[in-house]
Amino acid sequence: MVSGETAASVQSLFASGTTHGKPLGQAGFTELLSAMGAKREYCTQYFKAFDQDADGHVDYPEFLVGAVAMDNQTYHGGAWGEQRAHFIFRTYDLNGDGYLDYGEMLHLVRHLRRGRSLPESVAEIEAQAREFVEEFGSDGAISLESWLAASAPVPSASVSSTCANSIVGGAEWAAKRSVARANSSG
Ligand SMILES: [Ca+2]
Ligand SMILES: [Ca+2]
Repeated sequence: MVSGETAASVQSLFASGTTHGKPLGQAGFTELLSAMGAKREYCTQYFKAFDQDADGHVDYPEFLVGAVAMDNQTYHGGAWGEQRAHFIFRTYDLNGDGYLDYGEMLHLVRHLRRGRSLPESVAEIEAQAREFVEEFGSDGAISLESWLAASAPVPSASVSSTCANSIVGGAEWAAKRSVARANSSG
């Protein structure tokens, strides 16, 4: 799935932020990610998204998955594409209830539009968020299952790719790091 070279470069990143390979706590994680160009104000959410088992630490396997998921060069289909869709879901599920509701979609849409340099007027953001929730959700919220289905099949235009680009300042991240590359055979 991930080449040896990629794994090695992610591993050295991880090692640069931790001591003796110990899992990262929130503070160390925030330092590492902001040094990599992520916005500090988003690091709490990134931490939640990386910390898959929610034990309060990001260990190396979690870091590897998160790093690949944040990389906008990650292949959009297949297992890594799905990891990324999971990652975005966890990032924007602010209250952690397992659904993306309208209020959470507002954040996602704002970041999506920012990432694409589209106007960020409140009216447009609200309209688009409402559209997403109506199209992919039921009872006003999008489940993980629907989200994965919505994110999966359409490569360049997919919701997940645009969101991933915007949440990390995408291109920047990829250009600077080339952290990870999914095997294009999925
Ligand atoms: Ca963990
Ligand atoms: Ca939620």
